Amino acid sequence: MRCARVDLVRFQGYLETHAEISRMSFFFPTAVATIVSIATTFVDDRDGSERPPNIVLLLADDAGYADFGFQQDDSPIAEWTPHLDRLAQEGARLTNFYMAAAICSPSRAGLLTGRYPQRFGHERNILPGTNNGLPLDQVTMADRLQERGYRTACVGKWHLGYAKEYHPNRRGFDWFYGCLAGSRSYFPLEESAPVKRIQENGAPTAEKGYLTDRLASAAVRFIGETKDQPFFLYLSFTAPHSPPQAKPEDLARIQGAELSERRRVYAAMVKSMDDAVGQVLAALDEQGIADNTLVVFTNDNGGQTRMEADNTPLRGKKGDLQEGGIRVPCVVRWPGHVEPGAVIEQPAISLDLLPTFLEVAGTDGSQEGELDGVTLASLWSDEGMKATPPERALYWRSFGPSGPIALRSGRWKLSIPGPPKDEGFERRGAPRLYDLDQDPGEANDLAGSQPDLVHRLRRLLEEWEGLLESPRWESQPER
Ligand SMILES: [Ca+2]
Repeated sequence: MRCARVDLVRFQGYLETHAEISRMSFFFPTAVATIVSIATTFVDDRDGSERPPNIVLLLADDAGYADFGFQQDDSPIAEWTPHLDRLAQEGARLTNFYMAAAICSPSRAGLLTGRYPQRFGHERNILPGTNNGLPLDQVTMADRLQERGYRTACVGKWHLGYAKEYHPNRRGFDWFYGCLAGSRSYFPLEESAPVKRIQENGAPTAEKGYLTDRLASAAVRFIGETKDQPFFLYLSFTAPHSPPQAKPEDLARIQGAELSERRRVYAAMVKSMDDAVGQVLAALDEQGIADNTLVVFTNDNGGQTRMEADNTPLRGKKGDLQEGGIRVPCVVRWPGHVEPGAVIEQPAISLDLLPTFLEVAGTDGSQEGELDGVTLASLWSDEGMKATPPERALYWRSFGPSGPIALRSGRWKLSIPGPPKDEGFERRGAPRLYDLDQDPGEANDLAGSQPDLVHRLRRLLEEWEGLLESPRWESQPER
């Protein structure tokens, strides 16, 4: 059952009202998104209480920034992502959205905990055969939503530890259907390592089918079985991460496109993921719960150029702290709350999703410990628009105290590269300053002309770095 309550709020007016208190230009003056909140309240038929929305978090793996129609409509891949484009048309795009790390495992550690993973030493990938994992004193968004009455599922890639104590079922997920490893074959294997096997709550499943299709089927099954109670579905695709393996029928569809062989395979993998998203959206529609479901789509780190992912117009790739390594596509759909087609240009980060989810779940997340993000519901909620907007910087570090480090504050990005190889890996390079509003491709280093700003931002970075742990484990270079 549902009943409607209509509130109209003009986000543009909010931007104008708050412009004077945004010293760091946290809000871009060009942000002209108009958010209209038309809240629909769903009621639990069992007891008449208000039912919080379901939450579906769709995560791609290593996708290119430009490789979706809603990101770049003249991309040769654009025609293969109609379902994600539909999601973007029905929701809002966040055009300055970041992950907290440029590689898989730390990115997921940040996403699921709402904390910078560098704070708790989760700064490197976890290799099979090791006993490392998401530190057990860290609480996941699944833990927190489970406590609030949500049924929780992780479908797909885990990559947050292989030992039993790190298993998704022990980290807040009622149901796990996927693989523990960071990647695996998309096709059935005669023999596979246990961490690469598709399992259901620890029990291995038969090797069959194309991996992305299997994850879609599992997600649809979970939605069908759980539609009568609030749920959180974390659908963590392995696509389009390596290995480059596409379904023959998808490849055949893309045969005529003017793409290199590798890019064609990559495009077919993206298409397959888009088809999977289409199945999930259709399941929400068929169950009649799409209007009461917040859907977020994003990607765990920048595109992998070895797979011929395209991060245009950003510079860099997976593993880099340049924009191409950390800025990712992001779409948020919540019918009645987010105006279709809205474009949100404020900087935001994956760490914001946990506070956002707690808020839309109708709960107070302010006592949840050291969360690093802020709720994005302030972009579309009536109450949030009356609050003072947050003033903050976003931070990154890779590979410990001698690795590259970066900060974004408003339009500015301060980036300090790791030690140049010819200097013996001892000292970081000189700071670089970019105006991302004018120069998203980080082509023009302004550090020489703005020494005071560089000094101030560098102090912020040093203060943040002072809060961090050293990486708890080593790993080989990211692959
Ligand atoms: Ca990744």
